[in-house]
Amino acid sequence: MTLPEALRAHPHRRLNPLTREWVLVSPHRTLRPWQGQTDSPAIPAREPYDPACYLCPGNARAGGQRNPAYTSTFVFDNDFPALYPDAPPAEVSEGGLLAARAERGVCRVVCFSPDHSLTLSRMSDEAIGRVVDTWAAQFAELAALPGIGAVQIFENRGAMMGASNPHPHGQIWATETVPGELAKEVDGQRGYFEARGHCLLCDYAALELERAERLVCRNAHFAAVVPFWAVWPFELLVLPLRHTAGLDELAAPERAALAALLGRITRGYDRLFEAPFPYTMGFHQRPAGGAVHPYVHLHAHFYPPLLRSSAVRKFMVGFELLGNPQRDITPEAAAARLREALAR
Ligand code: H2U
Ligand code: ZN
Repeated sequence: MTLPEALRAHPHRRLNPLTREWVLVSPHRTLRPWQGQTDSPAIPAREPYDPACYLCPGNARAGGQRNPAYTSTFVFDNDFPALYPDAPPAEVSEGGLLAARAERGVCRVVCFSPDHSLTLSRMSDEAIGRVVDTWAAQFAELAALPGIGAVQIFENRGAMMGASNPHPHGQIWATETVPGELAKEVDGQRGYFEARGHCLLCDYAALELERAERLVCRNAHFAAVVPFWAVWPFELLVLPLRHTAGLDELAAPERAALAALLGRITRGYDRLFEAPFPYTMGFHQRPAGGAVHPYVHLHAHFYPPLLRSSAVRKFMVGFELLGNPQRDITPEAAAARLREALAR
């Protein structure tokens, strides 16, 4: 089945089977003239060491501690954590109207490289591989802690996405409960598995590899697609081709393949508007604890806000806040533009 012309050209809704939420697609709106403005600041050069950066090796952090002279990745407990392990237990529940419960957790910061001037897109595949290895080890360690329900690994890139510092880094929040987005996706995957006896994302990866229309890049072990239900203009879903539920389940060649694909994706993103491409990216993995999740398929989401230049971003406002998300450029058209940018 290819997409009927009536859908290609006219308003329609698409279902996200992971979250069971809908997105409104309005492809006719992109027929208005494309300005293609590239009023973008060139990718700024930075020095490899910034004496004022709280993430550079050897420097003091805002919390008073000093970073070691690290040479690869470096992980530390966030000095301003959103969660901590010893929050006092407490709970209220009043008539279904006032409900609150203490939440414990661990927040960490992961420096991807000692080099202040780099970004994932400018790191070698080997160096990105060390970041993947660090993420996998952190996931295994934090998921094994008593009282941890889920581990969320993510990167906010660019000031537009709230990154507080250009030094290449990401964050990890390990929470007592399974947070909302992961909980929705686990439910969606469980429902599909119970109804059909297959893993949703195994089936989806096979479908997208066959159709090729939304496929942006792939290698022996991973593929990146603009999902059929993408909300953000150049959103990507990164999928392992073998059923795995966590980064710690990946074999060494699979981790290397993930690193290589992350490098290609982030370089392609930077080429799209010839400027640093902001995004939030992160991994959804199996919840922590002993439960078996045969239907949870490891994946990464890239949620980038830019729409048509480095200066024009998509806003989640109006109908999107009050109704549901909406997009103009179709996922198929976005995938074609990303394939072109990756090949440039
Ligand atoms: P973001 O750029 O995504 O905000 O991540 C930076 C994190 O680093 C942020 O969570 C922490 C902030 O709390 N941080 C420290 O832990 N120590 C510092 O000295 C400054 C920033
Ligand atoms: Zn730095």
